[in-house]
Amino acid sequence: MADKGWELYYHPLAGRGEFVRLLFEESGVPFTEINDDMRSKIMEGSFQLSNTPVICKYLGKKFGLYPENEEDEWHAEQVNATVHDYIAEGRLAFHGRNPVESYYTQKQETAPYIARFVAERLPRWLKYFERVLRENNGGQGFVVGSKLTYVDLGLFHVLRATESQFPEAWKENSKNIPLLHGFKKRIEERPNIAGYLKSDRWRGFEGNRMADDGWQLYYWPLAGRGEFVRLLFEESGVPYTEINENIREKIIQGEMSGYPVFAPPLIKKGSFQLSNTPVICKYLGKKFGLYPDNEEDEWHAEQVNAIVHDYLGEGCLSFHGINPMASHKSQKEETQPYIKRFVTERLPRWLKYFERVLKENNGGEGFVVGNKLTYVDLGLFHILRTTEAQFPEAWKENAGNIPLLIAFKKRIENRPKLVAYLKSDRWRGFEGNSMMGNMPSYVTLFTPKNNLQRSQ
Ligand SMILES: N[C@@H](CCC(=O)N[C@@H](CS)C(=O)NCC(=O)O)C(=O)O
Repeated sequence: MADKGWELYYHPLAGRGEFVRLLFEESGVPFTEINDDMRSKIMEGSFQLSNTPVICKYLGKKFGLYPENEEDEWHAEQVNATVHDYIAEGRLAFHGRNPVESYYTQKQETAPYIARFVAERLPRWLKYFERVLRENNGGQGFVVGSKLTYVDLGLFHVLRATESQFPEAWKENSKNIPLLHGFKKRIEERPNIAGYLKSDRWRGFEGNRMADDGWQLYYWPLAGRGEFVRLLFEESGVPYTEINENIREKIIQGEMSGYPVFAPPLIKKGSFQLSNTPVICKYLGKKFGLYPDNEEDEWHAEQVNAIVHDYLGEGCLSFHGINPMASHKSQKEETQPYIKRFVTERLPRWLKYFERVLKENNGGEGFVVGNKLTYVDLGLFHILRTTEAQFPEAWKENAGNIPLLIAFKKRIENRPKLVAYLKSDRWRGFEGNSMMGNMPSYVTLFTPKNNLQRSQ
């Protein structure tokens, strides 16, 4: 049996995984990253280990990045634990209301926690690490002893995360931490570390929580097309943050830099950004392992994905038949015949088509293509839900023609991660119009001055 070597299971972002990556990189030990399994751990053969400070100590010992005497061993362990306490406290400041909820949905409430962390706690931690460093060889070398150990790499990472997350505070505190500055520079210049940080294996710090440059979803604060994207993140367990503010300025008015975006949704990770929903879905499907296993299935999935999005586009437009950029409310009366025609003539045709698609694979008992869930299943799932929510009568009337779709919807709905998502407050509900869901009244998508109102 081929030895798979070391594997690191972590989210596809810097975060706590970075402590572990630095150990592999500095030691030149090859490792494989598995980013679609979200249980953070390392594995070698059947051995697995989790909890970052413990992993660091373990790998330090394995890779010779370990103190040489017992007292140093314990001091390294003390500092290692304190380094991880610091990152955990900093991260929690961003999630003061709920540690497992996105920072962006608690941004306002947590602003005072973050401010307190930066003003009161961060300087205290930094001064403490400065004292630790001074204690050994006047701060000219390493945390303990006279060679690099795992704890140096941990300290190095939190210094970098601090500078990147709080550049102002970093500057303000600089005069108190000259030794830490020198230390950070020394580690940064080590050939393996310098090589790593220049490579595309280094994922960047952009983000929040002192932890990540994870995925960001830019979209209006409603279900809409963003929902296709959310389902992919949620089913894969990949963390993402939503940016719902200033979408008009950033995207519609084109203030956002990077690869040009015509309309939201947009996903962004580091400097890479991608828009147009069916394309995003295919991309994330591929990234997260929700992708067909053979070429024919690949193309069929792409076909159905495109048709799913055509359907939503056509349904949505029937609510905006007079002016696609004006609110449905402003053209409610005139569009009634368009909506009616869509419901009586088009919707049954689309649904029957999707029923045929499903039947084509395994008699409709499984997925759209192949034997496993792919991105196109989630897309189909979403438009079935939005059809039922927007047109409950038509859904009932058509039910007799789409038994496979109804069973399919139920199967997907029962997937544990989706059950949890649809119960959480991340799920924004469907109430509203245009097959898009509700627009909170405080948001105006298009400025009155452009005469392009789209809020409901
Ligand atoms: N084909 C595009 C359509 C995007 C789109 O129409 N986005 C809507 C929100 S769901 C929007 O805000 N459009 C603004 C515009 O078209 O100017 C996609 O699937 O991403």
